[in-house]
Amino acid sequence: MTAEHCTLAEYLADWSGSDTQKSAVAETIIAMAAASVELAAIIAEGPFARGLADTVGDAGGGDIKKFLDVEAHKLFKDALAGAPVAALGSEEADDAEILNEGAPMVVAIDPLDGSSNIETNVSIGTIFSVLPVGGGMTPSQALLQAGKEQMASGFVVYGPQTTLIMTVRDGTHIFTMSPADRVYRLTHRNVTIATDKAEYGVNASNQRHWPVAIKTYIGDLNAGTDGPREKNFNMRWVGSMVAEAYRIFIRGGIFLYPGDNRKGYEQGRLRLVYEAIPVALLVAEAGGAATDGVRPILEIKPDNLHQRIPLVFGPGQEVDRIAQYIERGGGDENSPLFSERGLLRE
Ligand code: AHM
Ligand code: MG
Repeated sequence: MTAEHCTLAEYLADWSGSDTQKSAVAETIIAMAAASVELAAIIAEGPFARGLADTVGDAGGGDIKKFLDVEAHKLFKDALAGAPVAALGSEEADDAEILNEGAPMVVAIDPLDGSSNIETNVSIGTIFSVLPVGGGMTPSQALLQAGKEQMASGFVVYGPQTTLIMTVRDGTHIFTMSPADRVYRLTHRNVTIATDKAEYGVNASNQRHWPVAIKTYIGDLNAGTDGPREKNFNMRWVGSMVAEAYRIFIRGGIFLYPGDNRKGYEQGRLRLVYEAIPVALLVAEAGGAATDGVRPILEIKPDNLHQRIPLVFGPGQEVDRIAQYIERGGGDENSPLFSERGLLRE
């Protein structure tokens, strides 16, 4: 093992030095990393553990709550109760939960991302965002700050390997859990999002519900060498955002979960506070961009903990291109679909 493979604890100790606030962030991340190691072990038990994918309730907004969602929430809540965290905002709890009154930060979390994949042996994850509690804010208000205020964010992927991708605003780094001792070690320092990968991730089954701009953009990608992009694009959709995001950090590509005209999906499916905001910081630190189609995610101030947001992320140039489609209200001017629609609108 080379010096490059320092442990997560070593990395964070080196980064925080004797700075009190940074040390508190480090302690919080280490607490969550420990919980994720426990969760990884439960997930790996799969069918030997009690019904991980059993439905145990309704998470609201049409989402189903599974046994593993609830277990994951408990694990992270217990871990964070022992960290300098004032409150936890979780996908699995209606309201912010107070942990340590007076502590300097709050954490927003999706304890188990990709719940629909639990029983399929496909990658699932945990997403987190760490925010400061500033002057005069209540912990609940602190959870609703714009993403640009984050001190740290990250996500864990429970897949063929268990990986933690994280930023403390000093670049985006990947730590992989070594199976022998269940310790996270640095495996990719300063990840940057490749700009030349012709690959996209979107739930294509929603196509008929999308706005014209998104239909046209994806139509132009699918037109391949015959279309305005003059190259063939590949499509990948795992159904766990953590897995799509990890793929994009490793080899590039673009992710979209747009709003669509299904009831309840006007603002897409993903949640602003504990899905889009943490991923947006990781993406920004890796040189990419994340928007709701037009507005940078990190600039959006949430109205409530469980608010949904359309989400696009990947290399800045491709994210900008999608904004241009949306701003034109249709497509790229070179797009055959755009001209067709232009004619239809006359
Ligand atoms: P979850 O947090 O309840 O698992 O829901 C979020 C997931 C994302 O991981 C993924 O991108 C999306 O929902 C998949 O949606 P769809 O069912 O439309 O494929
Ligand atoms: Mg999720």
